[in-house]
Amino acid sequence: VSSTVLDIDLAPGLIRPADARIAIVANTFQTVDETLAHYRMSAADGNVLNQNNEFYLERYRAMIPTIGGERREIVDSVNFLRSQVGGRSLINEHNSCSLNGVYLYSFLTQNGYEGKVELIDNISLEADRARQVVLESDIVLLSTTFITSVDTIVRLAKMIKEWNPRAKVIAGGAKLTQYADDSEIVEAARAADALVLSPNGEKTMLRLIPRLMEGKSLDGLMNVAYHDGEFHRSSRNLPDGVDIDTNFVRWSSLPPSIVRSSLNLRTGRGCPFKCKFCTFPSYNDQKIDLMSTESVIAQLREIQSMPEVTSVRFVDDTLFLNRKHLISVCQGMIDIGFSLPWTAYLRSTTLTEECTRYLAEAGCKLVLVGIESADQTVLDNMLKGTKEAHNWTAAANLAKYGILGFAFILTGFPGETRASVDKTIDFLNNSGIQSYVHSPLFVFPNSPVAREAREFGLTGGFNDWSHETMDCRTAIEECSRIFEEVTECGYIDRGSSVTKVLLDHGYSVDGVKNLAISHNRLAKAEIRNTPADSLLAHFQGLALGQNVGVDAVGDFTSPYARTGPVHVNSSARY
Ligand code: B12
Ligand code: SF4
Repeated sequence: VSSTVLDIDLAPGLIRPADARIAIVANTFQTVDETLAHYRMSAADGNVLNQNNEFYLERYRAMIPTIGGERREIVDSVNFLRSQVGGRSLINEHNSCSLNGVYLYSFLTQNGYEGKVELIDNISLEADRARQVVLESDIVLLSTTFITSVDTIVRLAKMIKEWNPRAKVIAGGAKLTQYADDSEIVEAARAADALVLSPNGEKTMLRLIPRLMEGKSLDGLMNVAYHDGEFHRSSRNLPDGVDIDTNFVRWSSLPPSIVRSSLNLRTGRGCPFKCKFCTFPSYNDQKIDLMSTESVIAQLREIQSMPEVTSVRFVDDTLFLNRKHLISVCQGMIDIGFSLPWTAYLRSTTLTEECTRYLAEAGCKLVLVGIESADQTVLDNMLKGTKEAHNWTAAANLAKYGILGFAFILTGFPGETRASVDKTIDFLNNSGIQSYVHSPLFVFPNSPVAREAREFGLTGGFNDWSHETMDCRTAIEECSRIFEEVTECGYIDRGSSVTKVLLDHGYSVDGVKNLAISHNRLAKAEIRNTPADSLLAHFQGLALGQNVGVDAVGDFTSPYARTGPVHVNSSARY
């Protein structure tokens, strides 16, 4: 172990690069079956899990209206109506590459692999190119940032090896630190050549590549698991990351294929909060690693000089942890005259009048807030660390300063009742918040609420839980009721990415809200079986009136199909 410690402690620049061509796979579509496989492991009764899942999908399907014979999410609806009239400017949902892949690409390029790395942003969307790239690669890095199921890792690793039996597959990223059962790691290790088991993993990755290339043993490397007929795991979660301030993405050195019109940026790692429903705290040591304001501003300055970039999305779970940090970064943006619109995830406690004014002045156009509930008992039970008043003040401030507010709502946490949901409905209708998405509570294995089930009086698991004040089916029904009764705020399915895409394609803050409300009215008319012709005409006006998309696409997708049995992006449902 001691020699391994020395290995890990080496600066990345001192780890000798191999002569290897590397492909990075950043994302994929995950099927419903794959997604549920993970939760099935802890389900008391697989049939109940299936039945509740059907019930859930059926309720959520009803929130998407049928247009032109198919249920269409908002982007799909707009694109369909535009294409009906021969409109050429369609909305492109894929106008940015995920940061996990871009980061790894830039990191490897800076550490001896320049000219030898290719990025596959989404292996399902670009299968033909992916196959060619994999065929020409020695090493394939499979990022599990957005993969929540080991079945998906196994499927991809097998597919990569079918494409190129010579390729060595290294998997790393979030799923390999967020698993519920050791058997998952054993399965993943069987399919890949090596797994990196840590939240960062950069140094381990640099050590692994030459060893795999030279066919050497992986013994003595930290944070690694592999299966050579027998399962081996050295350790996990030992520090093997690199300095955040010297290893940020070098944006202007990226090839044009990676620089799309919107860029994802991060300014820190980790989250200091402990919301009881969230898996993130269980797997992170809650240490915060913040980038200096200078490094953030240096990146923004570089991005600002790139004409092809038209917006920036901060991916940090909580962009600014406190007032001082927010003001220092926003002031830095104001000082360099940063002129691109940007979006961020923030907590309502940070959205005071002063801070919201700074955000607006620095060019922020959308804030996504974990409101979760408008009821204090529920917020306290979740350990959300916010007060009812914070949420109302945040919504009012965002509206006042012309920033689109998007609320994440969670129904069914212990303490939730019909009366507390009524308060959430009142909040969505009357606080000034413009858009939202709701989800019933899913009890994720290893989330604090799952670990503390007894204290919460919680029985059952993922989607078949029940506690003193609600059960999962009722929580799903309450989501339907929220959809039905909220009229002043737009429900946007998959809103945490779709709101950004709509803004990027020319919709104003009010435009997004109105489009969403109009889309919701169509679905409500369908649920009630009432005439929808004038509603459709209204929605069509909003869809066609905004023909200013920056990325015309030749084709449009039907992302809604992901709620079907084997279709795209289903993981985004759970
Ligand atoms: C931004 C974000 C989103 C955005 C993504 C926008 C985009 N396309 O870029 C949106 C809102 C769309 C989203 C959606 C979802 N997300 Co999300 N998201 C995040 C978030 C906040 C940041 C991810 C990111 O870009 N990080 C920046 C990169 C640079 O860091 P990183 O990915 O952590 O990678 C580091 C290491 O892991 C390592 N690494 C990564 N891959 C590899 C591979 C190898 C081989 C090695 C060696 C190292 C390595 O390199 C980095 C070094 O610091 C994370 C939480 C977090 N703070 O990490 C959740 C997170 C990734 N999301 C999560 C989930 C569950 C989802 C959804 C399934 C949620 C849902 N129900 O809708 C969907 C899936 C969407 C999909 N399939 O595309 C989970 C994933 C857990 C898991 N994998 O088991 C996370 C971790 C949050 C959590 N609860 O813990 N998400
Ligand atoms: S919900 Fe957000 S703020 Fe709460 S612990 Fe999870 S990532 Fe952190």
